[in-house]
Amino acid sequence: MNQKPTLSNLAAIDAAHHLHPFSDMKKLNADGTRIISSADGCNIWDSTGKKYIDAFAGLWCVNVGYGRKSIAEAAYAQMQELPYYNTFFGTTTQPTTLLAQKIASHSGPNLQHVFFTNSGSEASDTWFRMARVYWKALGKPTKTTVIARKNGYHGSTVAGASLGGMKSMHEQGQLPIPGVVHIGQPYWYAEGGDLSPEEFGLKVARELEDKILELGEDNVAAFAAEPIQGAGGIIVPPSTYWPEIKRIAAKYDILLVADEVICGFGRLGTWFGHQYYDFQPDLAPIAKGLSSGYLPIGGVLVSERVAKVMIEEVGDFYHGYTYSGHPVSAAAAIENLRIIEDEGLVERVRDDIGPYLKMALASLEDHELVGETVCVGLMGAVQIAADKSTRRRFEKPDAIGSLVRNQCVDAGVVLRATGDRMLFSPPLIISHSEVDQAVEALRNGLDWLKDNHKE
Ligand code: PXG
Repeated sequence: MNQKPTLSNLAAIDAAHHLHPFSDMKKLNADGTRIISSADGCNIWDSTGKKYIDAFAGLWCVNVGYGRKSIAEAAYAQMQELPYYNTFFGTTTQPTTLLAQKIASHSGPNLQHVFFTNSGSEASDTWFRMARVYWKALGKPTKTTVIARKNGYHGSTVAGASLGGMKSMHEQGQLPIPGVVHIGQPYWYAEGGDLSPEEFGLKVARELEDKILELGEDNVAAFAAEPIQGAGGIIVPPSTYWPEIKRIAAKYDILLVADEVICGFGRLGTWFGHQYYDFQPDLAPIAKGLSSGYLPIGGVLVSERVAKVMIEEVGDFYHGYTYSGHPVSAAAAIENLRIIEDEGLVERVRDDIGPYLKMALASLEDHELVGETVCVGLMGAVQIAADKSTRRRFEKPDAIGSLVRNQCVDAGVVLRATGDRMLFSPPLIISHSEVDQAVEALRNGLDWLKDNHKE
């Protein structure tokens, strides 16, 4: 046990003992997992010494980049002072409370309360229960159904996976649970047919109104969506979409939930995604960029309307996690947010590197296999097309995306493929030249696909 494991034996240990999330484990065990051993800025290194640009910020989360000593120091200092205490039964810790205040300073006057969790999935479970508790406290116990979207992603817990609209996830574990229904997504490229993007945006937004009328307003608790769908493929909604959702949510008495787990903390060039789209959510789950992934922490931003009922009518919400608002995670998150503030990273995404990535991705539009490129802030996607003139896609989109992704990874650039969309979500500190290198790797990957893949 004292001996440092060799590379091959670490892979063998992994195959023998470690079950991985969202991975074909049989294949992984046969191929051997890639071991990531260090990181700095926008770069990661694997255990063979190979260097990569991480154009995906880990899993959409390392917003301030790797290697921030001040975050490590903040966590170390907190661990020495007070490694753990809880927020149940009448106590809190200093970093937990100060973090709530700091988040509230960016989330606008209507979102002044935070309920802490350890992840985005736990945040989904938290708001799901809170929404139902809220309506019950107001004497409307039948308002329980939540409307979410096909292809949305809200986590892997039972509520999270139910709220998400991923068919493959629903098939495992008999989901969704009762009381969760799904409407269409604003994915114009694949599903818009002959409609213009603006017409299609209105059409899918109006599915919300149809669903509320079908279920009856008295039975609907909330509508939940990511401002921009992330794991579903960076689905940037047409310009008509959010204004129409906003209109419908205001017309009917339902809660509007913005899942900010990816869009929050600067990714869209605003502190939160709902600010980019100019709407006011009643509840907003957060995680990822809150600590840039340095330690696990998440939460739910709670509007004044809901907080008032939770405090004054409900009083005791029988919900919480041992590590809700963990002081060490909170200390790391405070330092992370200080970096985002002091280095002006939100403004950098809005005014500099976001527009730069958008331009770099748009330069791929001359490629025979590129159907469209989209980019808001540092969330950018490239849609692969078999025939761009008709928007025809390759028959096996998942396989296509993986082929191109593997080319990019071999070339030293990590990005994510969702089906046949290639996704960029880099740290907010990525440089112009790193963007150029990442986009160049994708162009080469697309060239490779053109030469090597025939349907
Ligand atoms: N909401 C959204 C919008 C997310 O993207 C979650 C909730 C759940 O968060 P936790 O912290 O429980 O993972 C997420 C997470 C991918 C990928 O492959 C995306 C996520 C997680 C893992 C992989 O794109 N998003």
